[in-house]
Amino acid sequence: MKIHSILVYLVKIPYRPLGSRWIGREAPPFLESTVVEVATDTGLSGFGESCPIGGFYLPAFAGGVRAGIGQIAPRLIGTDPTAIARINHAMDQALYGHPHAKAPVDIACWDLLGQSCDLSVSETMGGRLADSVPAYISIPLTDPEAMVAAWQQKMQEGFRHFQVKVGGDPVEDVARIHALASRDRDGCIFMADANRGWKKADALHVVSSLDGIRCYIEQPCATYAESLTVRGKCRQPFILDEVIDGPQDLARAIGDDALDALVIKITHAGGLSQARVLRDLCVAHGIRMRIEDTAGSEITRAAQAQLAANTPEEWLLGSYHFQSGRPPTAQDAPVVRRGRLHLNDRPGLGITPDRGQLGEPVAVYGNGSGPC
Ligand code: 0XW
Ligand code: MG
Repeated sequence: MKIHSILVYLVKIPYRPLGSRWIGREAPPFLESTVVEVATDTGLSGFGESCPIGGFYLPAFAGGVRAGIGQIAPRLIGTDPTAIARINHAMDQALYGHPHAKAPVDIACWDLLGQSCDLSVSETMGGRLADSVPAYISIPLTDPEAMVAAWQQKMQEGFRHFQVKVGGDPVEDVARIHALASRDRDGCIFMADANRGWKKADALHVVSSLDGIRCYIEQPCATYAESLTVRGKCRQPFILDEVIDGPQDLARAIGDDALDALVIKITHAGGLSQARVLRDLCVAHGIRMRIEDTAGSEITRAAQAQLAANTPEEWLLGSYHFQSGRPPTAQDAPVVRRGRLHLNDRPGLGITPDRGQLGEPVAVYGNGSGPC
């Protein structure tokens, strides 16, 4: 199988902020998601997606995804997409860094590998461990009573994994965490995510006010160094998210005993291949994880569910499921029922992209035509 052309689509996704100070601070009302189709000479196509939240959240922005693909794609035409290590090597030689640009190509190649051998992506990764994975709800930052009401409603729908958005005023955040995490939990796991919103002194105030509370503390401060200091004073289990850019950062954090759990965002990692490296490092070092992404549509949801389904559930703290608020970009993506994401057993990512929703490509590489 050879790559015949690489097509790039632009999809607009309504953005609904969750409230923490640093998420999507400068995000527009619509996120620009880049969908990549890797088309082959066999007639099979693989799909991947990369959707940063504005340019402020992580070292990535939507225009950079498309520009990066412009650097990478011409080098891949004529190569075998199922040789995913070679594809990643070629991408790294064409462009240093820029994992968000490489990720949709890598994901599309996993989709093609699965389709070519009639196995789901999780099967091609070594086996599917479950046909559904835990999903979590992110409770937007608002007043504690409204957050409790949101939790109760989602409990009734079957969810047991909850992210509680904090990262606002530290005194109010303590009240938010107490309001939720000190209740009769009925098996619930809470993760209080500041999204880097606390200054170090604020975070230290919060974690010193949580005696007896069972709740993960997620990404308190802007930098790794501040977060490490807070971790040293924190009796709750600790999650790192935005400050871990790749395996080197994770290795350092493991060496510093800086975390109990990691948020693996697939496009932030550089695709399924790199996300799997992070997953394996976590398992090897006793670190739980969430496997998800920054944002995206049904194509992203399928990719994250495939890697999660290849991971023993004892390590999982849930996956985020985007409800994009627009018609689906693909049919047959994993569906959420009773707090879990359910996968089908179709090959590759298991989805059928909706070309009507993707529209005309904004760039085409290969097939003799070059970028349009
Ligand atoms: C809830 N999320 C997965 C959505 C945004 O990417 C932020 C995020 C998180 O955990 O920070
Ligand atoms: Mg987070």
